[in-house]
Amino acid sequence: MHIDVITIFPDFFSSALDCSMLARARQAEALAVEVHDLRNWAADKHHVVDDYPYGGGAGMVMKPEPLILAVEDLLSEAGPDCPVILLTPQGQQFDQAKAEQLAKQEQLILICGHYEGVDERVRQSVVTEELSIGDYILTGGEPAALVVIEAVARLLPGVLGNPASLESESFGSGLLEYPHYTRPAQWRGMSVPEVLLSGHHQKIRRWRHKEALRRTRERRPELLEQLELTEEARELLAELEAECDQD
Ligand code: 4G0
Repeated sequence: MHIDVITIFPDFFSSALDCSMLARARQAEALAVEVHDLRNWAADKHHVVDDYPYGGGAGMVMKPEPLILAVEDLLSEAGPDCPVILLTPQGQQFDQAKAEQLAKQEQLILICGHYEGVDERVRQSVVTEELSIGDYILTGGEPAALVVIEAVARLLPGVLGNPASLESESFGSGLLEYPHYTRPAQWRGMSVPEVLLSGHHQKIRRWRHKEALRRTRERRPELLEQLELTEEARELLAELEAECDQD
């Protein structure tokens, strides 16, 4: 996959792209990220990319010309239906399903906004979708773009060693993760649940499934509503209900 990022802070991406999974994905040529400085497309000698809002008010707005010219240049080298994504608090909420959808694309163009927002004509003319990573405001879209790049890159073929871990993890199954333990078996009076030391694979699998259901029910009950429950899941939920009735 090829990802183009348009930003006024290209340095923001350097260490993240050179670390860990993203560095490996790029090394393996599963992923190429090109970070473009928006000021390269600014027409004036001071490379201005923002201006005062028509109608007045506080703050600045990103000018349309540099952003639109930048996207048009990048699109001339991309397929005609390359998604052009603006990261904005007003976008559709980014989630695992969206990451899976984007991971199927050959190329993405990500636009990082700044100031109080982006001239509306950028949306009208070049943006194909607007995404938000959550209900909070950042000074720029750069951290949001990194979140999207991370979530998408780890889904690309050949990036994670063991693709089986993708299905078992949270949201793959639609449930939150069960609790994990490693050595030592005892630490400051806290012990690892007996069943995990038993070597009883069927019991372990059922315990993990139950604990995943417990956590989901406690922390994210709305996720359970969206699931088609298996026979076993319904049994385990009934056990959890019974436990709660005792308390
Ligand atoms: C465009 C994304 C970009 C418009 C970007 C702000 C949060 C997110 C930006 C604005 C961002 C997110 C209208 C404030 C840059 N903040 N939650 N800031 N406005 O994904």
